[in-house]
Amino acid sequence: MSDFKVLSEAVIKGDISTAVAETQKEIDAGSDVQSIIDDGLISAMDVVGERFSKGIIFVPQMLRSAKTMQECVKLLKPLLQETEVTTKGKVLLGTVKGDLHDIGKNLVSMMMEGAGFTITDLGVDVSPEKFVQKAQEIEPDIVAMSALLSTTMPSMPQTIEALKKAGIRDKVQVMIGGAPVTENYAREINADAYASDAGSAVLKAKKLLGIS
Ligand code: B1M
Repeated sequence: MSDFKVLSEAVIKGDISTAVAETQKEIDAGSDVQSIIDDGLISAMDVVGERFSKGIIFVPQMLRSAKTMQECVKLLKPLLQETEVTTKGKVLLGTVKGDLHDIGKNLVSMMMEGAGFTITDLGVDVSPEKFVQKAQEIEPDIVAMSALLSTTMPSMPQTIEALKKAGIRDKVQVMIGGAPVTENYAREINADAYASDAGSAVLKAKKLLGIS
């Protein structure tokens, strides 16, 4: 069994060509896709985050690692998606205002799409007004928000408040997630669900919509 050491090291270093080649090697060897993501890629980003916190690396290196991970995820995307004919529900997704982190959100998007949900992805730095405007337009079943910075988390209750003001809070389920977000925080701000990772986001979304 692979320990994804070479892949992780390449992501940490931001060595795109090695990381992409290693990802392809793992795919060809039949490694479990979720393990490639969790043990090869996400664990590497945790090391990157830790080194950034300690001042060992800086934003450009963090960006290079992010780009490396994104290139690897591109190869994995088709493997995450089963073909489903009918939609399980509409999800409006975005990273909240002031926040530019999108790798986790994109994984959530891919896994949900793979599980049969129809995703409208608003991208990053999405203001409460933008969430509301799009929600009024497409009438989603779920409004899903991602935040990676503790400073941008308050945009989540602000978005819920904006949905309330627009009179559509009770027509949608609100799901939140992202590294600094917790179950307790979800309860505190009256979100309907919290998911810790992309896999559980799918399970929680199904539960919210009463799909087994
Ligand atoms: Co930034 N960054 N970053 N960063 N960055 C973190 C988040 C940080 C923890 C690093 C650290 O200090 N240890 C720290 C935040 C501290 C905090 O507030 N708690 C931080 C900081 C401080 C910053 C800047 C302020 C740095 C600066 O400029 N001084 C700056 C802010 C920019 C901004 O957003 N306005 C910044 C910038 C960046 C880059 C642009 C360089 C780059 C992002 C590139 C991109 O996303 N396109 C970047 C990166 C790469 C990171 C780390 C290293 C990796 C994030 C990542 O992609 N992880 C990160 C450290 C870390 O997380 N270990 C860090 C992999 C990804 C798959 O995991 O996003 O957690 P994650 O997603 C998970 C779950 O959280 C969950 O599912 C995913 C996995 O299955 N999930 C959901 C996510 N969203 C969900 C939504 C759901 C459900 C589940 O439902 C809706």
